[in-house]
Amino acid sequence: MPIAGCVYNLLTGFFDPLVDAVVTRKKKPDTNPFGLAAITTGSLLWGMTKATVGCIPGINAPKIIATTLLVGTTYLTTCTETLSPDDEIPRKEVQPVASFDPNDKLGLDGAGANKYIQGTEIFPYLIRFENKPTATAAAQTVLIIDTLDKTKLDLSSLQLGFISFNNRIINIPPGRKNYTAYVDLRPAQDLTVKIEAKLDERSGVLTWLYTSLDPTTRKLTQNPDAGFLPPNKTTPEGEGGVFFTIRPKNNLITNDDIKNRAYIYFDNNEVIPTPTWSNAIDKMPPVSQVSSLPQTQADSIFTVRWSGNDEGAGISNYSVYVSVNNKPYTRWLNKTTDTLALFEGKRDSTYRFYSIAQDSTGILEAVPATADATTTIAKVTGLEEDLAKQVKVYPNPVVHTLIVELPQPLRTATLTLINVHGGIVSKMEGKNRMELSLKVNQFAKGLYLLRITDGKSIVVKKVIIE
Ligand SMILES: [Ca+2]
Ligand SMILES: [Ca+2]
Repeated sequence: MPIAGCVYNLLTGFFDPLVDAVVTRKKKPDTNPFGLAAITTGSLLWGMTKATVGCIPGINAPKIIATTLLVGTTYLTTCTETLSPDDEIPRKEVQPVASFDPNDKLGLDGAGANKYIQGTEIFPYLIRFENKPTATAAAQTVLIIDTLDKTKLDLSSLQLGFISFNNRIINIPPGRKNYTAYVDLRPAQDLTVKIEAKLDERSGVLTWLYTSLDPTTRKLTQNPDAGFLPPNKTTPEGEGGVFFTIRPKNNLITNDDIKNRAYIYFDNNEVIPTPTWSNAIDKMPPVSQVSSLPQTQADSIFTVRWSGNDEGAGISNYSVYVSVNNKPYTRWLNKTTDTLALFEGKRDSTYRFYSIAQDSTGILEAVPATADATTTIAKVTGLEEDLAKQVKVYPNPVVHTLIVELPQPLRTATLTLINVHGGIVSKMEGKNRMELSLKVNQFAKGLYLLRITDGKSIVVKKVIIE
């Protein structure tokens, strides 16, 4: 599983060097090329989770590195390559967050406000807590309770990730659902911190309990001033976090929600609920089609339209494929958000089109068995072909005024300027005129079609207004 491997590599391989790099960087803030003077373990946790999330298809990991992680490009580049050698995997850009609320919960980012995902991803969850700077005492115990939705999450896939507090990180070997660690704080403090993480597989309740023990008695310290987590006066001394990954069940359907929230207890204080992190599932491919075209086209340039819809995250883009005279299809447009374009073909040729839509989670529509639309560009007479060569249109691209020079047979002709939507934006008649000028600066910039006809022959030119 490349995704699992990727997350695992980040957690085990990436974290320690990153800590070192950040510590080094803190000593030399002037060398920071991104203008972030203080990078703390707290923001590091955030950055790392984002990076982990960035390993999931749909998220732009390099963007995150550049803006929040600052270091470790090699790891994430490897990670990205492992995951997306195929350009069919979309990249969603995630905006890094500069600050965070203490006591919160972060999960997998997804498409749109509902954070749509395909439901095959590994879900990373990070819960962070803080003993507020205004607190009067160090916390002796912190209990985190996270009830996993057994109907939607596959408890057998749960893996505890790192546990942190102050500037200490406890890495947990992969595959663990239960873990107990002891961290000796001596000589700085006469305490041993016991951290017990466990999953109750029957109820789906996941808990982490941090306890400040007297190193001699191995019981809760009797010193009322002692505690493993001081008020967070100097970040990150009063911060902590716990991380885990889990997979959703595979029987989820489109628009199912997976919600998760944790509850944090500091000693005997009132419970602090975190915000709820929610993802929605999208398993439905989008549906799209190229709109039907007339059997024959008079012009060699014509507008092709397409449209579609998607249950779930919605359509992200379309690719449009074309076949000329029954030859194999080739891609005409790649991942466009447009729903129409001018197509330029050759006379006396038949064109077949179909579209492939992709939704915002990355699901692609299947290739249709038959073309969505077929059209043939009409043959022209030898006379028209000669005329087309004689018509001169300049300057092209044009900014202000287009000059059209007409050959003798077309000197009494109608000029029609047509936009990409197929709409007529300008029409003029010239009687016995060798040259016509057309002011175009009032029209929107873009690609246009200029049709010149005397009623018998048609000449078509492509014009770009800049
Ligand atoms: Ca969908
Ligand atoms: Ca289709």
